Amino acid sequence: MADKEALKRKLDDLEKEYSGTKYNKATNKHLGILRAKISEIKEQMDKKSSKKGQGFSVKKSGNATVCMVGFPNAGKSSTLRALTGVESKVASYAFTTLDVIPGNLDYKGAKIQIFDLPGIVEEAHAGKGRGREIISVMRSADLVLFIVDINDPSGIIKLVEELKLAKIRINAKRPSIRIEKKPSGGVTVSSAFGKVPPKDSIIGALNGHKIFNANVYLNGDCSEEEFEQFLSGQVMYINAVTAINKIDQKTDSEVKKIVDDVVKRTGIKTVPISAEHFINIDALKEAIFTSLGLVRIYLRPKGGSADFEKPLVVDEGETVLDAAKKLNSKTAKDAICAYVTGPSAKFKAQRMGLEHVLMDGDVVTLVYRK
Ligand SMILES: Nc1nc2c(ncn2[C@@H]2O[C@H](COP(=O)(O)OP(=O)(O)OP(=O)(O)O)[C@@H](O)[C@H]2O)c(=O)[nH]1
Ligand SMILES: [Mg+2]
Repeated sequence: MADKEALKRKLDDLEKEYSGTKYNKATNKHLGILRAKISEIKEQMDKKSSKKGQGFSVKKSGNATVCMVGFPNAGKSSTLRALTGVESKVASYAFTTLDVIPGNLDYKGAKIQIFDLPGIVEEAHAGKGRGREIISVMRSADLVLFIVDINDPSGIIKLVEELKLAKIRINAKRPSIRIEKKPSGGVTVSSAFGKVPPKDSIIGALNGHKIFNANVYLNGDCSEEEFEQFLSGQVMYINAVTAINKIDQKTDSEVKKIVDDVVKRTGIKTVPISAEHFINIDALKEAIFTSLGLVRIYLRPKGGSADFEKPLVVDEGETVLDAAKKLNSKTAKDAICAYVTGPSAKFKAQRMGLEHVLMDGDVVTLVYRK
């Protein structure tokens, strides 16, 4: 691989060419190729500048994993303590936490694992601080919980931008793209609806990735940037909740103004809290729970009654078969159907097939082959 200086020069040249090329019908394809080259070089540079760290060893447990992300000193460790009771060292200087500290939140019958991480710094995507490791933990999480200091509310904008550079898209809809490679015949593009890049630009991007023959299917909006990210791979989509911390340091009206502004700028569900003074912690728990989209079902043994204390937690969109697998992976193959009472059923004890999608609050009796 070329050395770092050479890569940087190449990137500068490409970016100059890209910004100097007028966007029109004749240049669409060329711009697509340039975008592909630029992302390839950026990837190589990121790999070079990241030290080979050991990585955090994190063990996932429970029904879902939440990862706290924020700049140093924002109050991540204090929030972990408020949510879970776990003591992660709290101090008034940056980088107090240097490892991943897990805590468990039991809420409405769901076991939610929360990770406290070291503060993220700008340029984390390029491996600054322990950026690369933090980002790799995030990639395995079901939800990101941003912790923002109310004294620096624009921090959230920087965080979202930083993650975008690390190919993590927050609260964004995954574009629907399917590419069918073929041996010959050039490129065809079909798009059912939505705003999509011009065909030439798609061809250019594909050519930049050495794809010359393919059928491309797009459904709904997709920008040129998203198409390029899809081709260069590893883009991850994850939902987030923001906690604005230290509200005890501001007046109510100041807090309201800041929260409104953050919601307007990010579109992320935002909860004002004080981790130190336990203000609004229940509201934060509720926001985390609803954003995870967990579905609680209550199992009723045949002829018995349901245990409403201990739900079986499945993910949104999961079926009777998924529930049977979660309950017992060995016996799931013998499951035939289920009798369901609750939000996903039209009437009591409705017989449902294995592919039936369950909803929060369903009471389910699984039926097995004898
Ligand atoms: N006034 C006020 N101070 C807080 C609050 N939450 C945290 N702090 C203070 O902010 C400082 C940083 O808190 P931590 O919880 O250690 O922050 P952190 O984000 O874990 O910091 P690093 O691990 O260094 O990245 C400490 O001095 C806390 O006492 C709060 O709700 N109100
Ligand atoms: Mg900390």
